[in-house]
Amino acid sequence: MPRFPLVPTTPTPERAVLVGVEWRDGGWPVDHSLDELERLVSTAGAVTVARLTQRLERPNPRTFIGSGKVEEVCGFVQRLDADVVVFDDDLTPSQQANLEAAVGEPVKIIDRTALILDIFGLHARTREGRLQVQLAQLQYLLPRLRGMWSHLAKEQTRGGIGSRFGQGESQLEVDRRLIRRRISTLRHELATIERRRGVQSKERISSSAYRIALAGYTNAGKSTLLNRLTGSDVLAEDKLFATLDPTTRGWRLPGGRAVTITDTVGFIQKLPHGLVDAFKSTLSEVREADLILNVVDASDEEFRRHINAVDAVLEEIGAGEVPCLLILNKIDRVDDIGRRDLWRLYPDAVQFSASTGEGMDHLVAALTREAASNDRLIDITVPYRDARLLKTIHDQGTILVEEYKESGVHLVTKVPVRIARRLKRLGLFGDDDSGTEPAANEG
Ligand SMILES: Nc1nc2c(ncn2[C@@H]2O[C@H](COP(=O)(O)OP(=O)(O)OP(=O)(O)O)[C@@H](O)[C@H]2O)c(=O)[nH]1
Ligand SMILES: [Mg+2]
Repeated sequence: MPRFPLVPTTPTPERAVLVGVEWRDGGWPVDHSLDELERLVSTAGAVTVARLTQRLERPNPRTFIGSGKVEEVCGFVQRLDADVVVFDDDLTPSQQANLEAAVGEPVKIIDRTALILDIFGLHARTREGRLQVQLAQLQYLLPRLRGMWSHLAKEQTRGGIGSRFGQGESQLEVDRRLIRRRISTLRHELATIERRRGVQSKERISSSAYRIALAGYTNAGKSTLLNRLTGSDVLAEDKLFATLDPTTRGWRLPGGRAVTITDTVGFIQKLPHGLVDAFKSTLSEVREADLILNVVDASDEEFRRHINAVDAVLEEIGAGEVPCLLILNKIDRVDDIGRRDLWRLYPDAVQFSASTGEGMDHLVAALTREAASNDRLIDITVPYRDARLLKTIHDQGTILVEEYKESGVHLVTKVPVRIARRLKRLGLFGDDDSGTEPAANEG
């Protein structure tokens, strides 16, 4: 025997058994949902060694799946030497504890929510992102402290999915009362960040560019699209939830109008509610946008379900009213027949490939049209001393007439409705233009 036994330098990936349920009332086909779960598992650094499914009408209150299925799971776990069992649906804390007792230590029982929270924890980069994830993780942990999560949280040395929850907490802190206190501190810190952001966004609104937010299913190609459009270098990978923290890049439409594009966290079916809640302030970028690009992977069999899942989250975060443009991305992977079908189904959508740039002209034209759709035609005279205002109008308006008069610059111009409202507040033009745009009374 060698004196110094060889120690592997990379940790062996955890071995996961997946469990999915085919619900009698339809919904996502269990195979597709498990494909996605498998990708989540691999993003979290584990490997899938088996997939089990069961048809059910409703979950078993004690163990979620039926008792026979539980035995089957135990058999698979033993035979395949699995470390973790991942359920595709949410488990109640007591179901989780019962399953854990049935399968036996040290095998972990995880659900989809825990898995997603774990990945978010791995991918959060900014302070705000980390705080948001920590909040969601602790909220998940709180009702589960009695079961395996308590010792998981204490034994963070064990590693793997779930053990990273509440990272940064010392052993002593893992206690209900302290967790509650930590949750309230986190809320407080996040509220402070949000207030600061509120101030910033007000400043932005008064002089800001046309704001576009990218939303869409995870891995649809949002970051790649941002990179393609703006020539930037945001991380884009074939991983779920590669992007967590919003990134904003400036850009200009061909006419010169200033635009900002914000890349945001991707959505997924069964997105944990606590996570949506925790990310509400980050997602305000989406809520406050002038236009949302719903980016979908048109080459994915399930893309229609993805569109619906994204719409549901947009609704939930209060962005349901923001104008939305559907981008059918990865069109390079769709054949001619598929493309024709897509045209018929989604005549207003833009078929695009962020990888090859195909469809770029259409995308730019659509963005230009959308940006101009809320413009108002105004006729004003801006005093020469208001140089900043003049610059704003030049940056964001389409100028039709410009004359230098004694009292100032006389402009007939199309401007975004936001700027028009601001000019109106400044008393620079009256109601004489009321025929041009009904939005004149807002604000
Ligand atoms: N073939 C093809 N692949 C693409 C296209 N756009 C993106 N991809 C690939 O799809 C994968 C995901 O792209 P991302 O841009 O990271 O997707 P995302 O929507 O930002 O994903 P998350 O941040 O994880 O939510 C990457 O491997 C890209 O290279 C496209 O138009 N065609
Ligand atoms: Mg991304």
